[in-house]
Amino acid sequence: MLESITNPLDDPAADPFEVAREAAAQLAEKTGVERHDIALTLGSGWGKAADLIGETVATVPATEILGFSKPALEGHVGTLRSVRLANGKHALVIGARTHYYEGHGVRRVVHSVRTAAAAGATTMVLTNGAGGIKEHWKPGTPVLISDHINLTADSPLEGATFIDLTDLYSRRLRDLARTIDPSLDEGVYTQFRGPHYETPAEVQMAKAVGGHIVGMSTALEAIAARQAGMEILGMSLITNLAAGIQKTPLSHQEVIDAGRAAEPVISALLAQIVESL
Ligand code: 8IG
Repeated sequence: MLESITNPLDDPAADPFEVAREAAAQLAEKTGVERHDIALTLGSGWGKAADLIGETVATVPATEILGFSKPALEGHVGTLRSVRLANGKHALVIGARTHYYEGHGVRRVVHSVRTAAAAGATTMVLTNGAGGIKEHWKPGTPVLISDHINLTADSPLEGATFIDLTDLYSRRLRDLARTIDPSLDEGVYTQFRGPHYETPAEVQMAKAVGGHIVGMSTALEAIAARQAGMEILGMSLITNLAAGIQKTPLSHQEVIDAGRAAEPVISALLAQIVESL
């Protein structure tokens, strides 16, 4: 309760971009890194990439930075890491995602993206664990996000802010990722509110309207990243086939196990992609 009172993003009169600028200034001070070039949000299954992309310069608990929320999972410490890549660029690794289903509002969901942009990042890499609708995607398959369908009925944009979302997930970056792994498939990410998984009927609806991946993050973050002028690379780790596509009920444990099993491979892949950005 106290936390929600003290988060400036919960004040409707606050300017979320001003909060992000202040957060970026705090980040620069705590990491000693004035400017970050790229940012990565690492979702389930992707965390090990942080260790592979370069040398960690500083790790900051997200709660020490203005506007960030306490992690939803008890005992889980959300961190912001500054990593120096071999090519001298600085990456901000966001290990503290606020999900829409936490109910804190969309400003808090996209605060990390806005902070990364305010810190100088011009490339935003958004990763997640998700359900697959294409039957030939076995659990553990990484796929590129080619576009999205936002079923949250919400937006990080406020007021009459009309922003084009054509080629939201950069074709250039998708092509670049495929120079590292030509076998990478791609699909349309469908963001549901969660936190429940879909019913089989909802999965069929997503399929009918052109979705290939189902998840609970990323789309709202991508919109905010586009608003900030960033180039976006989106990748999903398929940890399970979506409800009804797979014949057995979805289990959170299964999802975690699939993510863990795939983690070394996909993290190495992502590190190679980041190196080439
Ligand atoms: I991991 O099947 C993961 N996240 N909405 N549906 C949705 N989110 C997910 C799923 C899934 N698997």
